[in-house]
Amino acid sequence: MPIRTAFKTEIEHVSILDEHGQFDAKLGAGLIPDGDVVRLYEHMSICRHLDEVAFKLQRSGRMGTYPQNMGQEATSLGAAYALDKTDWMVPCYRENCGLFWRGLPMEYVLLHWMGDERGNAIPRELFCMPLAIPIGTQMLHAAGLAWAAKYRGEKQIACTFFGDGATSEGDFHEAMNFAANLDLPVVFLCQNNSWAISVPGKIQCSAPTIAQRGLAYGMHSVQCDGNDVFAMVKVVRDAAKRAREEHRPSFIEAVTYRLGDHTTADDARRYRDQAEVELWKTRDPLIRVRSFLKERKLWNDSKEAELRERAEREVSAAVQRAEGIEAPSSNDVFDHTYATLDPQLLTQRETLRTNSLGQESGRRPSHAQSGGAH
Ligand SMILES: Cc1ncc(C[n+]2csc(CCOP(=O)(O)OP(=O)(O)O)c2C)c(N)n1
Ligand SMILES: [Mg+2]
Repeated sequence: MPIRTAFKTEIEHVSILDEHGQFDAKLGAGLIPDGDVVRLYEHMSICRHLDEVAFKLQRSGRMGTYPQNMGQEATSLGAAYALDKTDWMVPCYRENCGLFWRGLPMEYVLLHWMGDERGNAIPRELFCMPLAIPIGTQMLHAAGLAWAAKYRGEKQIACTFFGDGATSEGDFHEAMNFAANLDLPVVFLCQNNSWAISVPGKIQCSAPTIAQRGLAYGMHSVQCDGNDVFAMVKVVRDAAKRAREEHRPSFIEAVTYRLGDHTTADDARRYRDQAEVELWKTRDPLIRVRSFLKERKLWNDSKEAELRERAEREVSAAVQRAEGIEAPSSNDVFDHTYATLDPQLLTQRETLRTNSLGQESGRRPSHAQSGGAH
């Protein structure tokens, strides 16, 4: 028998507004109304300012470790813009811009990195999951949320965000396999920023594209310029339509770059070449949208100056709200861990600040009541 080709495919790369200001008028026509491009640019700028302030808060001991989002703003923002307000956003930790667009007040992110769990108590009506720090876990949650929506016959879909490094985790592959085989409405959005802390992309994945990982599970996969908010809107809109109408998951590899260190606990100069960083600075998602707007007379220097002031005002108000929150209660550990407290836990809660933790006089611990040995 002659050898035949069992399967052949290609991975498309989508770019609409590139770093040289080239705009694909055909792909970009009607994609985002001008007024919204202005709002998206303003949003990215405010988010960038928050990143600068958060860095200083960490350095001055007012906040714990913080991962800067700088350079990756367009990726989650384009996605949030393309999704419906009731679609689940299931993030990792570099999606501030998209989460803020959805409506998450900035202080939630600050509180999270200040180690305050109230930063994770995201209002239900925002349909955002808390930031996921354990790498790769959130894709399974997204598959579960999408499964639940499908089971209930709702039109809601889930979009989950993760890095290139996360695609080497077992949980990622289980989520992909599950979503593909059960026809779940999930958008898997990989933010390939070339690095997983100090591990370079080329030893993370030996295939030429990460998008191929999606193809292996039989789902539609595409690569796009993750620093191009137009391309992001297009690919996420397509994937969301596929999820909503066909219940099929999609994989998107958004090629981007983190301009900062991995986190404030890292010094990227120890492992990456400054020339690489300088090259990516020219591909900054903010610069190209600002030039796009200026060329169309939708932006000018005085608007830029006003925006700078607005960013300072809004970020400093968010910092004040985060730092001004009342001290957390020591009861939180009980109240937010259990739906109902059994008598033993109730006693522990009541006696937490006493010398006889769990053994308040007048009330015997429940295991003693049930005859348990001391
Ligand atoms: C399960 C797990 N293993 C290891 C870590 C430590 N860790 C934190 S971030 C990171 C790299 C993640 O890289 P990537 O997925 O590419 O995301 P990026 O930070 O580049 O956005 C690692 C290994 C972790 N948080 N969770
Ligand atoms: Mg990465």
